[in-house]
Amino acid sequence: MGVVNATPDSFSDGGRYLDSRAALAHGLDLAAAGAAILDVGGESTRPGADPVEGAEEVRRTESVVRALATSTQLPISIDTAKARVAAAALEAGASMVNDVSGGTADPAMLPVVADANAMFVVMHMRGTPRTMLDEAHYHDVVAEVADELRARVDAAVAAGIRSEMILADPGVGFAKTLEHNLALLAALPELAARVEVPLLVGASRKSFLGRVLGDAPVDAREEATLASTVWCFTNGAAVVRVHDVAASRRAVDLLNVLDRATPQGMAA
Ligand code: PMM
Repeated sequence: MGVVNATPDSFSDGGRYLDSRAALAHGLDLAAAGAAILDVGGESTRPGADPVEGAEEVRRTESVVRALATSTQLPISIDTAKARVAAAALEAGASMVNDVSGGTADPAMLPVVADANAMFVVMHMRGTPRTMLDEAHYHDVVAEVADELRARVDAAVAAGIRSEMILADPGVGFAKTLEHNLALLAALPELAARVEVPLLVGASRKSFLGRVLGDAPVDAREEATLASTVWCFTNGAAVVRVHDVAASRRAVDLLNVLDRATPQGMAA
């Protein structure tokens, strides 16, 4: 899953039209680089980020979703916790909703996804991006995250979303310390077994990678991101959400070859 930012570029004064042109061009680049899904987001979920009003989030994302849906064959995902933003994107051609609140932020979200028969990503978080750093307290992070994800999957199914349409995501960096993130990544097979739906993981460029590398800045986290991609796929994740699709694609292509290789070398 490639990340397509539809947030205004603070380094450009091009305005909305150029911002959405840039998002479209970036999405097409990610498609050409081998993405399987494009995830369009119009609100930053970084710790402490200010919320964006729904109408503004629709304005940022809807035209990008429509343009990508008409110019690629790939499924388009909308990264939002707001039902009205999800509804507008589904109308514009998206077929997946990626909700960092796991369907808890907006009571209208689950019915919107169910009605559209869309795929749904339930991510684990506690609190909101503004408050989540204060909520990173667990006795047994793997068991608690698994139970909370399972509860969100059950709520989605109860609202009419078929379980085959659901992916669960432990929410790396969302109400988690470095140790929590590492514990969850170490326990991916156990998480998948407990949650009983395929896992999606978003570790790309996140600050815990920088911490592991001795406070590496974001532009020095690419190799660690690749290592996390390989780790996630060899430990049973179904999807990884990344910024640099080309690099992860090449790593995954090699993994697939190794998976099929025999003691004699290349499989037929
Ligand atoms: N991370 C971010 C945004 N959306 N969605 C899912 N499902 N999983 C994630 O880990 C996730 C997400 C924040 O990361 P970014 O600001 O680098 O996109």
